[in-house]
Amino acid sequence: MNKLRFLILVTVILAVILPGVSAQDGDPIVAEPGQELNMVLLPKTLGNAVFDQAHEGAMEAHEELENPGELIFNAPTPDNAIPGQIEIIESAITQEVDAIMISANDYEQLLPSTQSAMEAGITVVTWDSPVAPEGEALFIAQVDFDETGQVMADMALSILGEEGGEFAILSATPDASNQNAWIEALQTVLEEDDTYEALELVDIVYGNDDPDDSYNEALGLIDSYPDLQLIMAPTTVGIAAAAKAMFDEGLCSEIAVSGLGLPAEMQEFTELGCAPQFALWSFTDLGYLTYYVTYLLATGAMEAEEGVTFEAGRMGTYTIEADPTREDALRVLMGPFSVYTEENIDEWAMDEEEMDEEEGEGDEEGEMEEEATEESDAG
Ligand code: RAM
Repeated sequence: MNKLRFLILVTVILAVILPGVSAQDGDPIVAEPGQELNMVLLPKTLGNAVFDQAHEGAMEAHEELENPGELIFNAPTPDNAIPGQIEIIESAITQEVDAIMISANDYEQLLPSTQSAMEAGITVVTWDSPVAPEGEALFIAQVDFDETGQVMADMALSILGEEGGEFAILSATPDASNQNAWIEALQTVLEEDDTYEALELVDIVYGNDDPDDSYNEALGLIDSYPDLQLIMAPTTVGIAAAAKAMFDEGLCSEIAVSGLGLPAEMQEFTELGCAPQFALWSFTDLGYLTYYVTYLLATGAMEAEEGVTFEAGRMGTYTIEADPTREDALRVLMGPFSVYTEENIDEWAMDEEEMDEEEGEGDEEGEMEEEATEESDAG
């Protein structure tokens, strides 16, 4: 065999035995479709629209990667958040699934279960809300967690103006690692930057990402703080409930609501003047990106190591990096933030409606499209 033939043969053999690993060092790693993995998508709770969107994104990637295995979507109810997630992880271990993608209800308490999963050879990736680094391969960060504090401080300042005033935080659960990190980042901005010195944070309360609890906590705040001017809710459930509470009480002109909200759930309140400004990222993309990363790790095509670059389908190229907001942790940073106001809320909510419609079929889809067009003509 001459040298050239030999080289070609070696290249062909390598291409066959190393599926998914790119040929040249430094090239982004590309997933090899069609590999069979059973994967669990485990958000914080059931019944939250943003997690259904993440599920949509994960299903899109699941189909695109032609995984003949199962994508299992399961989560606890809000009243059983931490024990419920532990139970689901334990049962995933018994079922010998290949991967668990979790948005965690606690930073520490889930560790024994996620660590047993890892010991059993299961790939554990966190997204939306991480666990401590020793219990995850890496974290898919929707946005930079410190930036979230800055974005909330800026929205508060823009709503209250330079004269500032009293505001309170209505969060999710007291254990939620994402919300706790964002609140801490917001407090750091308030403490360290004089620009925000007129903003007075008077309280932090928790509505447990339950609409009724959140609604009642918002009402409690207005009773406790007669001079309150703003409720900042870093949760899509909390912000919608607080806006509804202020609307029902006829208080929208006195107490504004802001934070992290889903445009489709907030459009009405923004147009009514109850929630003049709020922010979010795409949960559909977050689910899609999480699935891609987990598939690459669980198939062995990629290691969870700093500096590794990979392709995530329609979302393009990403690099695994050290998480600057958590010691000894790795993250893949998604972004960006979108800030919504009365000026752009229409556009954004329409985009979401269109996405929902695309999932509908036949006549029904046509009818919904007509309705959406009528609404936009009227508005
Ligand atoms: C709620 C959840 C989720 C968080 C968003 C902003 O839906 O608490 O974890 O990312 O709000």
